[in-house]
Amino acid sequence: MVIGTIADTLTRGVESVTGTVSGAFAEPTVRLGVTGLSGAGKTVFITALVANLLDRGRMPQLVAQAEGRILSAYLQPQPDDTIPRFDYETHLSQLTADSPRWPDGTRAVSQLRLSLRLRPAGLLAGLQGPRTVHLDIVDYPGEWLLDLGLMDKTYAQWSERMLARLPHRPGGATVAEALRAENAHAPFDESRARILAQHYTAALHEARRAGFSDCSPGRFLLPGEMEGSPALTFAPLPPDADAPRKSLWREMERRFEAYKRRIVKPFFRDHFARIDRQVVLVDALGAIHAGPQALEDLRATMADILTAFRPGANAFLSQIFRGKRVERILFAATKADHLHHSQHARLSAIMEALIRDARDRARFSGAETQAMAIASLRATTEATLPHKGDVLDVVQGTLLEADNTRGKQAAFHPGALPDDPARLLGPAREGADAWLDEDYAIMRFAPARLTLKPGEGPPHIRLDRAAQFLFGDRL
Ligand SMILES: Nc1nc2c(ncn2[C@@H]2O[C@H](COP(=O)(O)OP(=O)(O)OP(=O)(O)O)[C@@H](O)[C@H]2O)c(=O)[nH]1
Ligand SMILES: [Mg+2]
Repeated sequence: MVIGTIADTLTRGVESVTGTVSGAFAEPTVRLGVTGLSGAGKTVFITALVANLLDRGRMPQLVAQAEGRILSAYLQPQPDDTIPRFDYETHLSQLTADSPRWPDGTRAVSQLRLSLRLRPAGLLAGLQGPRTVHLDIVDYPGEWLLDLGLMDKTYAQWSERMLARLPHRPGGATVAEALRAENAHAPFDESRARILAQHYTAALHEARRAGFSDCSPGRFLLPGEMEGSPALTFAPLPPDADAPRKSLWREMERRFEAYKRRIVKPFFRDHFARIDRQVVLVDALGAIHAGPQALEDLRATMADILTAFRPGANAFLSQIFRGKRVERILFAATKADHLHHSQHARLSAIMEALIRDARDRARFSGAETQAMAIASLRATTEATLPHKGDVLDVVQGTLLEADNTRGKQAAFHPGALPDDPARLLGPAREGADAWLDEDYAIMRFAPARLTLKPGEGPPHIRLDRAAQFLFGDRL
């Protein structure tokens, strides 16, 4: 363990030394991390951002663009040999096809390099030729950040926490009961371990579907090429200090440690610790729709995720960051096109409130943060319709729902969000089962069919502001 740590620190040390040497001559690079829980909108965000940086007609709030300093933008080959390239072309062609569709879920980390040729600003403008800034965009699942919480926990501590949470989730009670009843002193048996892991993973999936966010270990939900390996075949068992060697409990404990060492640690070291700017996408509307318990779970999960951005709070992180830090973090509530714009400010206020706790506890060690409501790809248009003698602000779009409604146009009023976020977060924290004031419905719209003018990217809401906050200062 200690040897592993020293070696890791050494290689990183060498890396960062060579990094600065070549860095003096190399063109500046901004590494932008894009994360969020499954379905938060990462793939759509990256696709729409890149499309709108290549064709910048809809990016007036990006200052370098407004000043006419972006001479060109182009995609480059991926600089990291071991990270898959973000499949921009496929995603864009699906989103902008004749019958447009949303991208499939993503299973792993991917990355894309976009380079911008810029005319320098300010005093040097007349003296220098154009310069290039590379934007390396990295897409990784937010679930993987949750695994950071495992690094400072023992198997016994993690088990206790998960067994306490499981019974409050759909389908979790029986699994928790079965795990508690398991004879953990029995000699280890692979097929038994597999069954327990399968039941536990099924419970995580069910919790995830019901809108619960803390579903660790994160890789159980998105195993990728690790599926079926021992490091992914364990489950929580009640703490048991007397478990003998070679028992089920001891082997589960060993696998939990292997998961930390072989999966969690390399991700943080190789991907996370290199990020300069970060956007955390949050499907806050989805959680509000799922009900108070899902919203409370999202809040708690956000607090957990955010510890990853406070290296000081975690010994393991301080070690891999070694003084480097994420400089800016944007918390973006996605899919704001489900709401009429009159409600967007309320959605950002809710987003702000969701992360306030975590933010107050520590100031993200100096990182600048902002909360915003955005839509990466606008799928709706707004209208005001007469309704029971009054008028109602609605959004209209093409339905994605069941096959029989597919393709139909619908107007939709999702329920008015409260002015004060506490009206939602309060009941959520107190464990309410349902919202009292409103029924926050949500509809799934298909992406709208687009006809773009030359030089124009796909329609969005505040994607240019998001871009300005995230990397505008470096252009
Ligand atoms: N209306 C609307 N829906 C969106 C928008 N962005 C994402 N969505 C919806 O959210 C779903 C998930 O978006 P993705 O970009 O695939 O989410 P992801 O975070 O990449 O999800 P995983 O890859 O599964 O982790 C999409 O299929 C759309 O239904 C948006 O800007 N507007
Ligand atoms: Mg994705």
